[in-house]
Amino acid sequence: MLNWFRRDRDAETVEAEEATTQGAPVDVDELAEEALAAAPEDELALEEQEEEEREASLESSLEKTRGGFFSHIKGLFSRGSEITEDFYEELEELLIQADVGVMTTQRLIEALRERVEAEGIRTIDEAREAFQDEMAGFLADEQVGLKLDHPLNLMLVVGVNGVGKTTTIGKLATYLQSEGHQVVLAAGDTFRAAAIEQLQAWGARANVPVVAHQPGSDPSAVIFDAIASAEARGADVVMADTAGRLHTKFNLMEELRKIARVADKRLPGSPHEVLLILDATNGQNALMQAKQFTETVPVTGLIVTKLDSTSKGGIIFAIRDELDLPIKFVGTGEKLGDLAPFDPDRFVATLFE
Ligand SMILES: Nc1nc2c(ncn2[C@@H]2O[C@H](COP(=O)(O)OP(=O)(O)OP(=O)(O)O)[C@@H](O)[C@H]2O)c(=O)[nH]1
Ligand SMILES: [Mg+2]
Repeated sequence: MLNWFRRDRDAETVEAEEATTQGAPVDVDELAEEALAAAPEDELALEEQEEEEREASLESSLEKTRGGFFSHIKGLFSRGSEITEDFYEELEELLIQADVGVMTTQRLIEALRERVEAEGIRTIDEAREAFQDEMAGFLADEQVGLKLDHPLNLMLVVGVNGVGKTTTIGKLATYLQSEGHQVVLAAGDTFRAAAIEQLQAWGARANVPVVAHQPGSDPSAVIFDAIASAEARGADVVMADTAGRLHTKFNLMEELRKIARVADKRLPGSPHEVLLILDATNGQNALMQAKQFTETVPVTGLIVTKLDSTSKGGIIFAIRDELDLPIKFVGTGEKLGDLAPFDPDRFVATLFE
């Protein structure tokens, strides 16, 4: 019997324990074998494909954004004429159209004005470097990357319906494995039909075990079992999928709070990372979602998905500016390799290329 059954025996913990696959301890090997039984036949070909996908550049995924409003911004900055009020107005309009957001646009323009003044910049094209600099500065953050410094790290992946949580988990599992981590996935979306199978399919692609229970079961219990499975196999990362939920639905948000609370009891200090997934195509609405989620669970970072599907990648600036949270990765497509650690300088440089 695992000794943690005797700790913290409050109602929530007991409830989660009882809903685990025990009575008897988790048969982690069986769970893992089940998950891996679905592994694809041609693993070598898949690995090669993954490698190619990972190499697929951020450049190509940003084509829509670059071709959209940012191409006009770039065009504006190629002019050799003097900086006038008209220039600032035109820039403001273009930034807002690119979804940068009114407040963020104003702050960016203010920063540019100061630079122009301080450095005695006279023409628009001369201001381009300063502007790129300011934009990258807006996106920069000290807490880059994921904090995975515990022997076992629990990551919760949260967000509204359809933003790309499950897909991102598959991509991130692949990425982390390539960085030398050992990952176990927890099928914590027990709510939506086929969500468990979807995560299992991603687990097979990423070649990582998936711990799953029956549809409709308690997500906290799945996470309990996944932690036990990770401990038994010496894995250092558990990544838990969660059901998509509208940020306006109180009960569903409460459930998320409970998941985090129960996790902390099972693995004190966890969840170590709570990653909020935001869909770039949701525009300014993504900001509203983020505010609700951060009030419910201790979100530690953001992953912005579907950057490849929007011409308004400017939302990244508003997200970074209005939420005091680091953007850790960006999703750039639907395939396994379509995830990139977020690099502000590179992102901005790509927009202006
Ligand atoms: N183009 C593009 N599509 C993406 C990206 N990430 C996810 N998707 C697609 O978005 C859709 C939803 O992805 P899921 O991973 O199922 O989203 P989810 O948040 O888990 O959805 P629920 O579990 O229903 O809440 C799928 O069709 C994915 O292929 C991305 O970066 N780019
Ligand atoms: Mg999902």
